[in-house]
Amino acid sequence: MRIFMRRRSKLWTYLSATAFFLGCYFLYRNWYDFTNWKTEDDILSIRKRRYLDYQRGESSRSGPGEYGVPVILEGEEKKRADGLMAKEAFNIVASDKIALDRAVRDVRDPKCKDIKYPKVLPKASVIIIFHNEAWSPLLRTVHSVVNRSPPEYLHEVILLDDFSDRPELGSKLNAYVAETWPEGIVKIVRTDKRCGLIRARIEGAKPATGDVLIFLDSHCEAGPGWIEPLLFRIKQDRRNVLCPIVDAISDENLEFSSNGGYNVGGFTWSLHFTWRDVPEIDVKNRQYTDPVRSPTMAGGLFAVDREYFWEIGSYDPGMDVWGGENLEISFRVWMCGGRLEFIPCSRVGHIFRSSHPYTFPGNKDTHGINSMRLAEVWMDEYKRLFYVHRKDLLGKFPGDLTERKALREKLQCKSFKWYLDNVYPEKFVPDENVHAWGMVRNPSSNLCLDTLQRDEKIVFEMGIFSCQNGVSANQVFSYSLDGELRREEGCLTTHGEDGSVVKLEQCRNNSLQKWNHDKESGTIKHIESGKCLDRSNIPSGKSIIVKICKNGEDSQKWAFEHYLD
Ligand code: UD2
Ligand code: MN
Repeated sequence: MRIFMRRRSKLWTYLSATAFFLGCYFLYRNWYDFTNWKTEDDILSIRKRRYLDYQRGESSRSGPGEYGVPVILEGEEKKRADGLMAKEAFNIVASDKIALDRAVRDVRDPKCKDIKYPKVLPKASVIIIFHNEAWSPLLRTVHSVVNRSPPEYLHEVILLDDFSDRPELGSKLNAYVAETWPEGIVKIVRTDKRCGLIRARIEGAKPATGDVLIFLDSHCEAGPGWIEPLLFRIKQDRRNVLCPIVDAISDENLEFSSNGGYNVGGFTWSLHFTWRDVPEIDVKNRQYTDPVRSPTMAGGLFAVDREYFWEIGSYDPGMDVWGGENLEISFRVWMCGGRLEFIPCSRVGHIFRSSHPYTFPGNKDTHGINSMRLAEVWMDEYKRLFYVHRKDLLGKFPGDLTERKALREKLQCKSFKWYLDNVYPEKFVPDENVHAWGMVRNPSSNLCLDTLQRDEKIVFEMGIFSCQNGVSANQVFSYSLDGELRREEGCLTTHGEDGSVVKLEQCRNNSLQKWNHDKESGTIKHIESGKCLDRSNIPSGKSIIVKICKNGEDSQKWAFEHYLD
């Protein structure tokens, strides 16, 4: 018995000694963590201190580009910048001279500063996706977000690297982030193949755990007070999807402008995004600071409730590289019960670049195919108007659409006609509610009105060209119920001097743009001046004119391709 007891106490000594040594080893290995251990509250207070320090220092900064002023380069530097313009698509030399955490002017309307938001707001995961973004604009985006978002509302920043191969975006970026934000608020996630921006956003959203997702391009600067109004509007209704006003940061000199005007989004039937004036009806009875509804978003900058984002089908993962997803999510949000708004008190700068500083693998027309996918899933019979511009895509295979169509079914989304009637009633539909549309042919010469492929965003002289029998979008015109002879946005305009050329100008519903077409005689008469559209001896490829009307003259006869009445 005693022997047994002695053995047992020996065992005890042996076990406690082992435990002691294990304990010491454990302490030794984790000493750093023990001594630096912090509660969430500790971390928040460190972040708050840093946030307040930044705010305090913001009014006394000096250096190039501070407060958003332009950086003007000269001599060698300018030469170097010009040389790099083709590769980077913006002035990287100027950008590199500016502090990564520069101050910007507060360009908000003064009334925005008086708005008091509730103390408790949903927390945001800000997702910044990038593929081979230059170092300084990328980090300036992150600094602006961290420095201008009160820490209690910023849950995390997720940097989603879409398989970049610029060397500095690897371990150097990891080290910079770890050193600058040691508490781990900024996280880096990398894809293992090039995803394109649409799938990259999905990948960035997957690990996010904040209440709200805010997506940003990787060359943005968040302005003062940018985040509260977005979060507040989502708190009011989780189905609100919200865009800040986007101010241009100059690609030439990095000036942070305040030109993020009071606009909303539209689209063209070729499925490009356009900016448009806020319609009259939405201007009335509202304060400047109120949210303003918008038919579409530009794409890069928006806030959405995290769960709602997944509920309404995040993005179409069948879309490649760039383009189309902005209209897809816009139509989908509205048609499936949500609401899209611009928030005038939230301002974010963005460098608008005139080309893409990255490759399109396989040189694919991703905007075309992506747009085809969205037209096929969301636009019902109105997809015909997309194909007027993209005849080349007719019959092409856009990839499998089964899941996206099933999504629309599952969510019981409304029709595209409902969207046009209720969300975007100002949108001109070229072949509906018009007297006539299609080619406008002068039968004796077989010449047709033709834009001659000129840029329709600027005023130009309207031409004529041999008729293309319905295959050219440049020859599609409408004779509207308001008496305009028009394209999607532009109207045939003249002061009516005898022999003067007719121009295509932005439709303004004024008397210079009103015409009367008589189907029987074929004349197209400018009502105010009484002159007639006349092709005279004008050859194909030149501009069309108006002349004194001569009854029955062949050069003044015109026939539309389709008449609706
Ligand atoms: C606009 C949008 C953009 C997107 C696009 C349509 C704004 C301000 N920008 O074009 O967000 O909606 O229209 O598709 O509304 N990127 C990747 N992987 C790629 C390609 C790009 O991660 O394969 C990143 C890129 O680094 C950038 C973002 O996607 O951060 C948007 O690309 P962009 O800046 O070239 O697009 P942008 O502003 O011309
Ligand atoms: Mn961009």
